[in-house]
Amino acid sequence: MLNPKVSPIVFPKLLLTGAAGQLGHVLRPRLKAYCDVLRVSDQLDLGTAASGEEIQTADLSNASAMQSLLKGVDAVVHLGGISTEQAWAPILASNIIGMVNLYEAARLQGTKRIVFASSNHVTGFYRQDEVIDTQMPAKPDGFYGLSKAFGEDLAEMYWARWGIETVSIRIGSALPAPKDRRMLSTWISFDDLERLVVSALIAPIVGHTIIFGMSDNRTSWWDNTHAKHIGYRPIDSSDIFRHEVEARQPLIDRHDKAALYQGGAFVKMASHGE
Ligand code: NAI
Ligand code: 15L
Repeated sequence: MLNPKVSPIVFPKLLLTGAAGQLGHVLRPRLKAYCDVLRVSDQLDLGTAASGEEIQTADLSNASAMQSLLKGVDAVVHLGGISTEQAWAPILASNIIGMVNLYEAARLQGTKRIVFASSNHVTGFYRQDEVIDTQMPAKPDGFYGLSKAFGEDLAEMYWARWGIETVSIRIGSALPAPKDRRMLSTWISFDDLERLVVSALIAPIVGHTIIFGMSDNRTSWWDNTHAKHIGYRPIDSSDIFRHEVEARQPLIDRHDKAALYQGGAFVKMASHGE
């Protein structure tokens, strides 16, 4: 629980997709504090249900399974999907068709808010010497970033047409600790990620808001001015890891695209159609 002054239970039924993934493992036990029932879903095995949990396996690309998954759900934390640069076919199935299925199910089942795990790779082709805000045009660094840009546009359309609210969180690097110099700027701690997701769930009015998911890092390329109404206040900072990371990676090659662009190594990963 983040703020004991706020009643932790805010949703009768919350859905967490992608619950078998890395961040799903992090958020699954934490989100239980903010709902009466946490419905957890993935295409993979989710083990046994903890107290107050419901398990419902579903493939995002299966429209009828998604209609059933969204039944009775008040809000969704949508982590499910392909999370790295891969061939187009799986990205199309999980991140494009899957997103349409999720939002169509939300529309027909009456779900009012979605927190969408977008990615910094929507803007991966901005340079590391540029500070960007959330109203600047997308510059995806591959099929994966492109699919997340589609997800954000889809969320915008469902807000405009159907009044479904979304906070699209362009997550930076959510790991126990930054692995390299780039992540000193992109890192978000698990505690800050929880703070951000909960802020996105409970902010009174969000429409469709885009926010970068980062901790209070000393170096940053991202300006969240246009998302102040979400009320996200990061507490952690990558600075406690700075010395160790810089010692481990003393030099960067300024001609390496991975050092030049915000998307890091993603900007040069193979992005073949199949
Ligand atoms: P992950 O790859 O560990 O987990 C994603 C989960 O989605 C997996 O359990 C997978 O089985 C599930 N999934 C994929 N396709 C599916 C389908 N068709 N039907 C049902 N389930 C499906 O990813 P991770 O690291 O946990 O990330 C969670 C979300 O956050 C992803 O959407 C990712 O793009 C986004 N994100 C994560 C970042 C990070 O630092 N971990 C950074 C930026 C964005
Ligand atoms: C992402 O979108 C990926 O899901 C994650 O695996 C990290 O690589 C992260 O971006 C990043 O940019 O560090």
